Amino acid sequence: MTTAALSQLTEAIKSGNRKQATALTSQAISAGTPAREILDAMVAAMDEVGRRFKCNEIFVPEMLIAARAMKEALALLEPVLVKAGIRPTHTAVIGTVQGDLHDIGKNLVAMMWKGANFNVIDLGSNVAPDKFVAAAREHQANVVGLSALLTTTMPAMKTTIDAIHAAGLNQIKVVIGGAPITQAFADEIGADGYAAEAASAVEVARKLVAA
Ligand code: B1M
Repeated sequence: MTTAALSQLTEAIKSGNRKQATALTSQAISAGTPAREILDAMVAAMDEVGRRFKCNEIFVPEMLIAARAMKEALALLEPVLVKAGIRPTHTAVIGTVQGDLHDIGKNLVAMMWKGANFNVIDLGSNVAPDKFVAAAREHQANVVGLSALLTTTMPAMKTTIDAIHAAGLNQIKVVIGGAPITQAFADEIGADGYAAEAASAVEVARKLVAA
């Protein structure tokens, strides 16, 4: 498949055109395009979506639509990636902390991390600290992402970080975020990273796993 066709795939995902994104992915696979090149074209799309979201050039709906196109296209590519021995190099466990049912922002972060080729284990919302610990251990997570939208559930972030450390999983990097969360709070409770929105969550996680 030509570079121009792969650029079209990037564009299709960026604009959230699922039909075109899946058709172009199928064509690329049939044409024998290396899986890595197809994946790179997809990840480039989500990087650009993240950049636009950060600059307020696009908003949550556009981001969700792009992430859905990415998800469908990636599902087609997944068996090819597995066959080629290409796997996500890093695993992230994510959830909304105990007592908190808000999951829209957390879902966006999960989608962006998937778009950045992380293996994402999404535990959902209202997740107890021991559940985070068990999942992080089971999946050998490199990153744990905690989301909270309520001032009353912010303390559950500290409890979760304490549980992760108490379990001896000190190598795992914890990223936190959510509307009431600040860098100062992240520093106070011993989180490794803070992201104000989903696009920055990709940058923060990438930096932490590379460190
Ligand atoms: Co609730 N709620 N809610 N709510 N809710 C808020 C958060 C609130 C600010 C509304 C208000 O009063 N103005 C307020 C909290 C006040 C406070 O704590 N200071 C509030 C309240 C009080 C409540 C209840 C207590 C109401 C009640 O029952 N009396 C109750 C609590 C239930 C519970 O959780 N135990 C409740 C319930 C609900 C619904 C279930 C109805 C629903 C949630 C549905 C769902 O998520 N499935 C809901 C909603 C929708 C909201 C608002 C309106 C929208 C939240 C949202 O989805 N925003 C919200 C008001 C508001 O924010 N305007 C509100 C869109 C989303 C994309 O943004 O989640 O901020 P956000 O995520 C961003 C960033 O924060 C960041 O990236 C995302 C994308 O950029 N981010 C991360 C998020 N997680 C991250 C993790 C990271 C990094 C970045 O790393 C891991």
